[in-house]
Amino acid sequence: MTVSAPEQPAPGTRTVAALRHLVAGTWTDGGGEELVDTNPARPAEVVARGRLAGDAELDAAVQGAVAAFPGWAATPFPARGEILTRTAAVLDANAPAWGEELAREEGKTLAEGVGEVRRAAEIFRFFATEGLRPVGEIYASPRPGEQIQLVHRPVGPVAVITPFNFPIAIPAWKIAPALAYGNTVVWKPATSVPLLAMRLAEALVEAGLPDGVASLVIGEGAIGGRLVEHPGISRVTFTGSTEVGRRVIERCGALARPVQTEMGGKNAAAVLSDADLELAVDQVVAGAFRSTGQKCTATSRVIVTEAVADEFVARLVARASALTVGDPTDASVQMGPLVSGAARDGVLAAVAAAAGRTGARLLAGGDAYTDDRAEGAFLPPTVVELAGDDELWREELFGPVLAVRRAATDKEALQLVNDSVFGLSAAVFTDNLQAVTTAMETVDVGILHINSETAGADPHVPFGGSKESGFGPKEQGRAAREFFTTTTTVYLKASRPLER
Ligand code: UN1
Repeated sequence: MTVSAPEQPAPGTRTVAALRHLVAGTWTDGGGEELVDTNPARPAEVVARGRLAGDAELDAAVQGAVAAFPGWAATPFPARGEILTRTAAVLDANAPAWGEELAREEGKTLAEGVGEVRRAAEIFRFFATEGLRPVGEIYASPRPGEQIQLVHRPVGPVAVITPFNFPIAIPAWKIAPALAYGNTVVWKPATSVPLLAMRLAEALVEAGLPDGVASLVIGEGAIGGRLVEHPGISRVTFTGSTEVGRRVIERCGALARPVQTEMGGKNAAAVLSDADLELAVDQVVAGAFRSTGQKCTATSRVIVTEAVADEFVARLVARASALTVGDPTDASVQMGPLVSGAARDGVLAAVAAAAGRTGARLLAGGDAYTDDRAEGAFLPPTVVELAGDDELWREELFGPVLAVRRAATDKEALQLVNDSVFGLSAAVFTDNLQAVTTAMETVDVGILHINSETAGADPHVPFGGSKESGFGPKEQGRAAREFFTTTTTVYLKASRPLER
């Protein structure tokens, strides 16, 4: 059923938003099950409500993307860029209100929520200017009178599948480049963050995006699976768990459909013997506990060289334990809840199991709250020291949990950074040039930070991991062009020389 556009809240008000899908330019109620979007800090509080998308919405969205593609692909770069610039302006104007909604539906702090909406705006602004940069390459020809041009062309309707943890920034860094390069989009976000998805879709509509160029269908995994395999889709970009990412890769492989996945991480910070310990503690705490540890780039392992280990670990535990945990919309709170009670329970069980194993020492957190936070999906910042290899060392938990190990030497500390099947990001705390150059040459990650936390991503530089953290081309910056365009190599020659 077609309905009116979503209503805007005034900042600070706590209304229950009505969820809508954007299907081929029309705001639509879904034909699926009821979807109740709750606040993980207070699960009884409903943030938004509506119905999931059904097959009919999905099919109509893909048809809309197929129909809109030729017109959008033929729209000049600057005209497409103008719409992206306007989208950024709408995002900036709504950052206070939408950032608060983000904190309420996902659980990250208000400052992080508002910051994330602004970051989405920044991403749109970057890709808005893509038409001002070179759009192809020219090669020398071995034959006289000929040149060889590499022309980048849009790929068609792209399926965008996004996770809960950055409800607006991750969609922005997939949708903005997809649109900038002339593709159309059908987007399925995580069902735990439908409100922010709807807000980004609203921003695109308000900016004047033509009907069908981007559609939003909020649905569970089955809708995601159908979207990935839909005959109208030409490529799939996914960020989420390793398990689901592999299924997406498998399905795309069977169809020979290009796919890009951004998956798990178990990112290490190595604190070497000469490290500025105050800086290292600051950055490790930020990397581990911002967004309640729910970032694929979060710091979840710390390796500290024995010479400074006692002092570093003591300071780390003191700082982690002093973080204020509570309602993320309270400006004094430093860490909010996890995304759901189920997520909290899974992390708690993994920590309890690890703490019970030989050689492990629980240094901070580890227990659920029994005070007025017991109802919410809260967990305290948790630090566990391990004597050696352990599940807690290997498996991504996606929560506020740091595993610490000691290394005899700086060299061993750097080697332990690579002791993971994942390779998204790493941090090394040192001013020792030999250690830095060794890290740059040997640490197998997509993103390496020297003296800063493992998380963070600027819109103009490549983002993505190595090993099992990612599959396919990198995202963001000019790297995005590899996935969101296809190239044609053109051999260009006049039929005969100019005669007069
Ligand atoms: C960041 O580190 O600020 O899912 C962004 C994730 C990543 C994004 C990280 N794709 O956490």
